[in-house]
Amino acid sequence: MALLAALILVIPACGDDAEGITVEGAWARNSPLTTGAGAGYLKITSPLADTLVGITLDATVAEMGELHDVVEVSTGTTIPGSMDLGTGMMMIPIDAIPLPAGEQVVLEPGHLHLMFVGLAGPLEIGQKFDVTLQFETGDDLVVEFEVREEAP
Ligand SMILES: [Cu+2]
Repeated sequence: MALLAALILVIPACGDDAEGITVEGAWARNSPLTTGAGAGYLKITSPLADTLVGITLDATVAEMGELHDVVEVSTGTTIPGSMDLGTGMMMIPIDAIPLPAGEQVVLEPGHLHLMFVGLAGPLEIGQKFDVTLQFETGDDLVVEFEVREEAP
């Protein structure tokens, strides 16, 4: 009976592995509308409230990484550092993406995303590369992105 109790106590301890920030479904695609830039998408869950404040990646993939959002704009609007998508939508660099505690934040086409600026070469379907996510509080997290035509 004592052994059984010990086993039961061990089980919840295994779940503690997931204390840090977790990601899933990381993928990238070449942005067809923007020369020399690619976009990355993923889902991020942080157990504690945190903030994604930036990304870095190897220079063999791109010069730099940015956090982007997509906003609706009226014709003729210019925003520094933005990329016009046509159709009244524009991608703008943002400083941070808030991660509410325990809530999955989804980066997806047409919304929040990662932008790989100054691509060293075209992103080929099947290509994989690492991106380091930087958080306000949590440890840096290296995530492997795969270039795909659509979300996994
Ligand atoms: Cu973008």
